[in-house]
Amino acid sequence: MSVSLTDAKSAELYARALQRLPGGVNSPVRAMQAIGRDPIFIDRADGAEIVDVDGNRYVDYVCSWGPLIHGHAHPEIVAAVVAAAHRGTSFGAPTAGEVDLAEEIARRMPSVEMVRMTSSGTEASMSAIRLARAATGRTKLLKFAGAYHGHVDGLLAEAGSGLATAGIPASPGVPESATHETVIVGWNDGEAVAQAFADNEFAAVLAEPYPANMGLVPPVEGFLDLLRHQADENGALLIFDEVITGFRVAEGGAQEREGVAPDLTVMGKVIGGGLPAAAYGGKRALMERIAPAGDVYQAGTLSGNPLAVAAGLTTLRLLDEPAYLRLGAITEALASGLRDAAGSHGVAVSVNSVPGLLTVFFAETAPRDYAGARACDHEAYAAFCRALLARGVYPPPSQYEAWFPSLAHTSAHLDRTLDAVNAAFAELA
Ligand code: HOZ
Repeated sequence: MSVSLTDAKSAELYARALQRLPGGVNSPVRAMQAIGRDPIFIDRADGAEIVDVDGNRYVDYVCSWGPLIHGHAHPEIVAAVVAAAHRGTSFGAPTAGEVDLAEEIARRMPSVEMVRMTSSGTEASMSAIRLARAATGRTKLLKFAGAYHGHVDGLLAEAGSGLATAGIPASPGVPESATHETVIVGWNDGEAVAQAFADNEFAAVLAEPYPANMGLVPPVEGFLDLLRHQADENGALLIFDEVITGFRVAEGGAQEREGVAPDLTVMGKVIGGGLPAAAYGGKRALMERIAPAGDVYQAGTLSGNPLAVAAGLTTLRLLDEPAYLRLGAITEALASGLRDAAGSHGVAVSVNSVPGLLTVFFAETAPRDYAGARACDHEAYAAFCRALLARGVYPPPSQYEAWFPSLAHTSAHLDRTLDAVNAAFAELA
């Protein structure tokens, strides 16, 4: 694959952007500081490929950080959005599509009997926490180091994703009163969880069942069961943040694969099909506390937006069993190709993967917690990313993020990717 050598238009846009947008971007994870280069401005995309404003074409493994499980500009999803737009972009009143989408979500995820839609994962996390606090009459939360649940005040300490990438351990502007109620323990540390429950009365324990914001660090055997057990024993709720994993790793998300049902689930990404949509949901008795059924207030002008609902519903309806098998096979081919390439060039790399997600860690052994992710060779990951970009492959520009293979990634894309990967490892070695 050829990538032109020019980035003149991206550079020009970045210079302008820096004057009007903090850091030149609208979300920190889009910056490429962590890999030692300037961001690339995108012009258009189709399937598994994105094209930048200078005409360079890349095989994309960011895929908008997760929503694009069918790749970019899937014709049926585009058609659904266009058809919805022709009927009106927003009403501030209920629509049939919202009911259809809620039913589709509930069918796939049995722990979710009722759903409230929001516009972003951050809102959904924030609202799920409010509901958990109202339902239990408690305020404290247990979360894990390196997990990221959106930019909710009380959950920003020791958070993954962009905070980990930028090295921001706790954001200024968050009052101590907000973080005071949050207890943080290490992921996969069962003893620390038990001790935290012994020391505190929690409203909820909040976890990404497959954390993917410190890179992908799956739970060790039995860890999610332990969370379920501790929550039940201690009168707390278990909240799974399946914004990344929901409807991606399996029809019913990580909770289906792991056989552990949470009380509340936070969803996003795939359910919006590339438009802004997220949700939280759970058992009827809990969800009926939400206004106007109940007294826990939460609202949004664009919640359940008809364009986002059309994109999400079409995305979900295209996700049948063969699609999940294919996504699993694509991910596995990429993961094993990456492992083989690293092995043949003698580069110390370990690859964690689940269907639809993987992370290439520059470490001999795969991390099992945030400390492990921090200890990886981030300079080597940065050099690897730069080498891939120069060869037409666009990886997530941070060691703390997951790669998002999609159903649009063909074997030709994988071949192109692994050619670039081999050349990049050869350069690194
Ligand atoms: N949740 C996304 C991946 N960690 C990042 C989205 C964003 O912060 O822009």
